Amino acid sequence: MTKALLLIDIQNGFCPGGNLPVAEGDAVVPVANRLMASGAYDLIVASQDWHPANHGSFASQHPGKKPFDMGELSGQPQVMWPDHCVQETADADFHPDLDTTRIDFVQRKGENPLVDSYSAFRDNDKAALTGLAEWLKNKDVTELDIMGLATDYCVKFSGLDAVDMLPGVKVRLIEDGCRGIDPEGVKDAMDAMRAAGVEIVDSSRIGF
Ligand code: VGL
Ligand code: ZN
Repeated sequence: MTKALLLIDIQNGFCPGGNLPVAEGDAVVPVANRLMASGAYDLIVASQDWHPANHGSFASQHPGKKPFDMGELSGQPQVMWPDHCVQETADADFHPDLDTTRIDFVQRKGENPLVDSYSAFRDNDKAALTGLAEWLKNKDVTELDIMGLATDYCVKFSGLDAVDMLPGVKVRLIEDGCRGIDPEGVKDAMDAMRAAGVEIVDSSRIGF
């Protein structure tokens, strides 16, 4: 049995004060730190949203669009985001209180300006893989727990892809270790993950 914890996008950009802040996004940091220190996991992996300054998901790249308008990217409907998590900026750094010394592997994503990548496993058009699934398979991971930001975007699509791309791996979502952008979206995300076979758990059950 090899257990891995996947921390999704616990970056300044998604925390209060960031460019795409999620309400209470920073509240997931102590949950992540406790779980990493608990001894419950063999491996800790973190994803990092890592966009070039001209990323096509940014409203700034689409004349006439404002942040949170709908637009199109890679032939799919796309939320037009505020510029966020630009490579080599503080907005893209992990939250300063996150104990990054315990992270074994960082998977960056969203580097191709022509397509967004909510999932830590592959781009939204499902064409290019990030390599995370291969990395976890090479480590013979059998159980994957997921938490982080934002529940209704990157956590959701990472959870769904984990089930799809890691057959035989038990995938769980740590609900209190997640925060979302839109309450309706969070509800839909939880339903979609549950329907796909993701077990929803609370961190209080882990590592004691
Ligand atoms: C995310 C929107 C855009 C996320 C990333 O981490 O959930 N959301 N980029
Ligand atoms: Zn992004």
